[in-house]
Amino acid sequence: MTFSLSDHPHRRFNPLTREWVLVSPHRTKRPWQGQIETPPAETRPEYDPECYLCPNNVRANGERNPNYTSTYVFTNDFPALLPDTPEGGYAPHPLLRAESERGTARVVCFSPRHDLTLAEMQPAAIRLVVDEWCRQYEELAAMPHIGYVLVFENRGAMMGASNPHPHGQIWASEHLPQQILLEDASQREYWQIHGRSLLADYLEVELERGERLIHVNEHFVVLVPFWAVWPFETMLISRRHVSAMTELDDSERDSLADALHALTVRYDNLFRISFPYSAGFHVRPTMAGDWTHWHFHAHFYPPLLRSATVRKFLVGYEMLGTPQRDITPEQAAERLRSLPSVHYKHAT
Ligand code: H2U
Ligand code: ZN
Repeated sequence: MTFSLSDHPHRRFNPLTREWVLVSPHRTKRPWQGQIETPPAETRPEYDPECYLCPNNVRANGERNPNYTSTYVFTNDFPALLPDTPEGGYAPHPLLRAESERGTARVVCFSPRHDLTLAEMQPAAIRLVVDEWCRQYEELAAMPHIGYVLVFENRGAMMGASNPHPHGQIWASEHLPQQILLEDASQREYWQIHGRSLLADYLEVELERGERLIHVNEHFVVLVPFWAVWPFETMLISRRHVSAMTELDDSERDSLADALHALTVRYDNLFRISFPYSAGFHVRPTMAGDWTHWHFHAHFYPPLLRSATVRKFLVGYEMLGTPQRDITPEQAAERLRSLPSVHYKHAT
């Protein structure tokens, strides 16, 4: 018997974080007796008088939103980071170590329409969100003591999003966040050894092999990474080696909007629901330094496994040992790729 990725248990290496994932393809044949529920029917009004993100409504802190017509950004009323935190450290013992962390947090409304999601917005409208993210990145990078700007979205109640109104968040911090530290070290080392970006080389391999691709346009590639942990985890990678979203030119930004549209539509079509996920953009830090090795990309981490309600939990062996998956990244890519590119709500 010869070893095969589609039949035999194996582990795969994530070169970005240098972590392993256990893949158990033989288990997709086992019977399932887990929890199954029917999701509540989803109908939302275009405007919800109770929503704290809708135009003209009053937020939790008493402020009133303007009558905005495309995107709208405000400082989070309950920010995890504050700009005026006193600088300082705490280290009474080498094993007890803390540092103050300065920063800020913002909320980005993608649309005045309460009933939309990225998946249901047209690429032209998503393009306006891309431009807003770029403006925010530049503005926050120019603030004192900001070392990193992380643009992300928690979509759906399953991911803990507090409100269905289409929105994302931006947290800007003094230090590099944990995942960025990991990806920075690996991309830097690869750049030093090969003189090329790790993800540029990875893209070349994936474009050649094709088996994990979901959507390819002029400037972006959407794929299931070889080392994906979540069943339908994906990455969106720019074909040109740029280090931040702000370096994308006009047509690349259009391509990014198209790629976001293509991916989120397929996600919704997978189980015919508004698909939950956490997603975010990984870009070069804003603190002084040499960051040329950074290659702009996005990660999408959706929790769902086999239906609208059956989700994957990272528990047991995965918490205490190594993350594990059953359906292979190739199978996941095949399923996502073969879904219609038109949203099920818009299909006639
Ligand atoms: P999530 O849906 O990902 O939880 O993001 C919503 C954010 O909006 C959340 O961080 C903030 C919460 O603190 N928020 C306000 O800033 N003002 C409000 O009136 C309610 C919620
Ligand atoms: Zn709303």
